[in-house]
Amino acid sequence: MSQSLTAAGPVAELALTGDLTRPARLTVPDLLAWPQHAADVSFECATSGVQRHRFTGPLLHDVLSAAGPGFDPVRRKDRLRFLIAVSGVDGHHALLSWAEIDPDFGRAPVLLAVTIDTAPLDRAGPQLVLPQDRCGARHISGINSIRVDGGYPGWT
Ligand SMILES: Nc1nc2c(c(=O)[nH]1)N[C@H]1C(S)=C(S)[C@@H](COP(=O)(O)O)O[C@H]1N2
Ligand SMILES: [Mo]
Repeated sequence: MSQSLTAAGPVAELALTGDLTRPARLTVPDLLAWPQHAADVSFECATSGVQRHRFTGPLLHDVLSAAGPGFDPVRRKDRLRFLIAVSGVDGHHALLSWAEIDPDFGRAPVLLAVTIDTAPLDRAGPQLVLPQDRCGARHISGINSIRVDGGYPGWT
């Protein structure tokens, strides 16, 4: 797990990599620099049933846009080949498409949560929050890597 040491103990770091002009390593406190949104979500887990939580944090789209994804911003079609690969420290991972979270396309209000039920996620790392998901499986906790990829295999 990526960590930096502070007086308060280990702080999780999230690496933003891939087709970005400004790749970055961000802590949960760094994610407070973007406008914060709240989401009250309810999701079902196949093994533990229904869970309800209140999350706060920036929009994933805002954070990734600031990292400079390598598409032409004035050509909307250019964004359609971009994938977002989100990984947790335990290896749980999921793919989103850029279009899914883009305000011009799917407009999913996906958050990179910095708090869960008012508790800060500074040590655990941010959590993906997809208010539109009925199932909990994509609510990846302890995110340590997000890779943006504009070269979908097999496309030219
Ligand atoms: N890092 C990580 N995040 C994860 C998972 C996981 O295995 N690893 N499981 C997912 C699943 S299946 C569900 S339902 C939700 C809630 O799981 P919990 O009950 O273990 O909190 O977290 C999701 N996020
Ligand atoms: Mo689950």
